[in-house]
Parts: sequence; structure tokens; C-alpha cells
Amino acid sequence: MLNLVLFGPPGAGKGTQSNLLIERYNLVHLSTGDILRAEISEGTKLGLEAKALMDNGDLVPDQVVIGMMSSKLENNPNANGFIFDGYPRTAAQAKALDSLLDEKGTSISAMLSLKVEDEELIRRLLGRGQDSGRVDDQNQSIIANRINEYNNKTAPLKDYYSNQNKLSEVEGIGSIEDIADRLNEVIDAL
Ligand code: B4P
Repeated sequence: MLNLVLFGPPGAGKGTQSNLLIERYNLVHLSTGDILRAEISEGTKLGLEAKALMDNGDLVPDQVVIGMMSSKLENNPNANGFIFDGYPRTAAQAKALDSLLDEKGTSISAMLSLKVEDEELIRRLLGRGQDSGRVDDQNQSIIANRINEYNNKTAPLKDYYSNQNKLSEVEGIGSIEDIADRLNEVIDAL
């Protein structure tokens, strides 16, 4: 199985690139952000709990996202592999993912980490906020909080995967096609 963690700060292009990678490598796309937004639009209890945190740019509690991911993996027993987009975001989530995959007799193949500086992230997210209706994309202080959460809780995961020799850093500035080519090159060499 090919199991990829697509990593990077908010606005790095994880969702954008995931859509291209799932086509090329025939993978199942699991985006915790998308799954949580679906829960919100369906008005579930979980969605109601997550909404206030997400609108503020805070992370949703680990036990919520770990449980969600576990059931998504159960629901896709015949997948060729997965793209984990926006997951894991904390050390506890990374450990839980390793255990879940281990139970299925598989593991993470690589972490692809997109590098984009803060100024460009803010520009992209405010741009998306103009037509997405996403509350967390519309306000510069919420975006700053998301970047802060990323730097404090999520960025250290690069060490977690680097210690397993699984980290590849990829330049995330340029055209969407050029960035896709860079990712494909890393994946094809795995
Ligand atoms: P996500 O949905 O993961 O939101 P994101 O990080 O902002 O998305 P992404 O990084 O995929 O955006 P993209 O670059 O594609 O999470 C939202 C919230 O959910 C979190 O803040 C948190 O509250 C919660 N959450 C999610 N997962 C969680 C977890 N595991 N644990 C706890 N909480 C969790 O797109 C950005 C924009 O850039 C787009 O408009 C795109 O068109 C543009 N763009 C992309 N590539 C570009 C390029 N090369 N050049 C120019 N623009 C580009």
C-alpha cells in the first residue's frame, strides 16, 4: 500500500495537491478538515462541538479526530492506499495513526511536507475566504492563530517522521502543476 501524509501549514496546498495525487496514484483521500466540515453541515453533535474550535482556528481534540480516522480506515478495507491530508496534527495523532495502520499490516510510506512562508499563506487563505464562506479564512487574527497552532503542535511532527527516515520537504511555492511534479518525483522514487 502507498500511504502518504501530506503535510504543511494552513494554506500550503494540501487539499489542492491531494486532489491531483488521488487521481494519479488511485488513493483514498482522507482530509480531517473536510470530514469535520461535513459533520458541521450535517449538524451532528460532533460537528457542533468542532465548529466553535475551527471557527477560532484552534485544533479539535485528539480523541475526536483519532476516532473519526479510525472509522474512515475501517470503511475503506480495499483501498490501494491513503492520502492523509491535515492528519496527523499532533504527536498523539501520529502515534495513533501508526497503531491503526499497524493493525491493518501496513504503515506510512512517506511524509511530504510543503514549504510555504507565512506571507504567502495569509495571502492564499484570505483569497479563499472571499468566496469559500469559511469563517476561519476570513480574518487575519484567526489565520495567525492557525499558523501559531501549526508551529507549536504540528510542525514538530516533521522530527517524528524524519526519525523514521520518512520525511521529504518539497517547495510549495510556484504553479500548482510545478508543485505536483515535485511531489510526483518524490513518490515515484519511493
Ligand atoms: P484544514 O481543512 O486542514 O484546513 P487548511 O489547513 O487551511 O487547508 P489546506 O492547507 O488543505 O488548504 P489548501 O492549501 O488546499 O483544517 C481546518 C481546521 O480543521 C483546522 O484549523 C482545525 O481546526 C480542524 N482540523 C482539521 N484537521 C485536524 C486534526 N487532525 N486535528 C485537529 N483539528 C483538525 O488551500 C489554500 C488556498 O491556497 C486555496 O484557495 C488554494 O486554491 C490556494 N493554493 C493552493 N496551492 C496554491 C499555489 N501553488 N499557488 C497559489 N495558490 C494556491
